[in-house]
Amino acid sequence: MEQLISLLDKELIPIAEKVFNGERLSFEDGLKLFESSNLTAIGMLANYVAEKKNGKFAYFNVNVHITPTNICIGTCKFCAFRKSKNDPDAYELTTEEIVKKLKDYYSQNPNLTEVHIVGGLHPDWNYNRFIEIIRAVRENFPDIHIKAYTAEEIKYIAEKGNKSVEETLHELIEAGLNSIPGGGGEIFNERIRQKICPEKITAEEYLQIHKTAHRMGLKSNATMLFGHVETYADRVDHLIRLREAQDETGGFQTFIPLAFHPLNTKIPNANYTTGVDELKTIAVSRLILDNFPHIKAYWIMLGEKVAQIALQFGADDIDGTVTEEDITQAAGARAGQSIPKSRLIKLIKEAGKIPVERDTIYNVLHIYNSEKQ
Ligand code: V47
Repeated sequence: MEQLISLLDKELIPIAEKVFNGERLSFEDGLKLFESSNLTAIGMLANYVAEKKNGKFAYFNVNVHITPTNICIGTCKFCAFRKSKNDPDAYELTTEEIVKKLKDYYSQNPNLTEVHIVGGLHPDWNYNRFIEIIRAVRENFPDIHIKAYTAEEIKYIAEKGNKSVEETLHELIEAGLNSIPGGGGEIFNERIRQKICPEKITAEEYLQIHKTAHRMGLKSNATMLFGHVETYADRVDHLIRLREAQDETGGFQTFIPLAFHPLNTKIPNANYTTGVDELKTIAVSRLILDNFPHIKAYWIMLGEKVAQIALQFGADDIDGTVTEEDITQAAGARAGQSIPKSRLIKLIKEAGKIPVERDTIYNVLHIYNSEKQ
């Protein structure tokens, strides 16, 4: 600890002392961390917290993403994936096609434990169509964990059925839903939301839907889209609002900072994020979100290399095998869309951590701690 403190710039020393005493960091502390270029020391502090929470474990899972449609009435300016109904690249899968896709994935990989289902706000799909997808997946795959529908989609489905969020979640759970992904968080600050996604659910709605899900027994994840038009203060505000929501319910499992990809988007002067900014954002997230068990370095958006290094900067999860991913690909992803389990294990081991295969809710399935695995 003393050695680490000696590496820190003077203004970071009181923050480090708080971290070592287990004290909560303030908004100003978060801002100072983002404004500092003392990246290695911030990373070491974040790694200290990550290891206090999860030891040397770094998690991954065997999962697939299915995106039932790219047709969306949304107007989010950062999204390169959405299409209008008449667009030549627009598609919508039938329920049978969704099940068939999953059957094909399963036959290639019987160790699959999770399906992540998110898609567009299709103007013609009714309430039952969204429920039917979950029910069909559950009927065909009784044991798979279904992580589906972002808070934005849940609000849309509820409105389509003239139902409350509680009623909608209740029916989704009955159909087979197990947890909720973190998409739709973007940046909570209303001024930024007006610029990048003016028609999207508000931050309050996003948080309310997650808290409702938590109270109904579902776990969920949270995200933050960074590197577009937001400021450091907006990022810290986002993190602190998540921390407050987590104080109320404790239902968030992992926080996933999503690195903005600019291609084909409508964000003016958009650019790719940099390695330093990505690692700092992971580290500051770990330090501010003292009540989140996990921080995920999503390799699809960070790329394998930065995601691996992030495991020494506060992240303890690298996400999964994924297999098919469309949102980042449309916006100029430089990572692929699929990665073998053996590669995830190698990335984690070389980062000095112990690879742990988990299910979606962090039950340990296998610990890869021998030399040959
Ligand atoms: O909400 C859209 C983001 C999110 C772009 O919960 C973009 O385990 C970068 O939330 N550049 C969806 N990001 C993905 C998501 C997610 C992914 C993996 C795991 C989990 C989980 C959640 O993708 C959207 C939006 O914030 N996004 N466009 C873009 N151009």
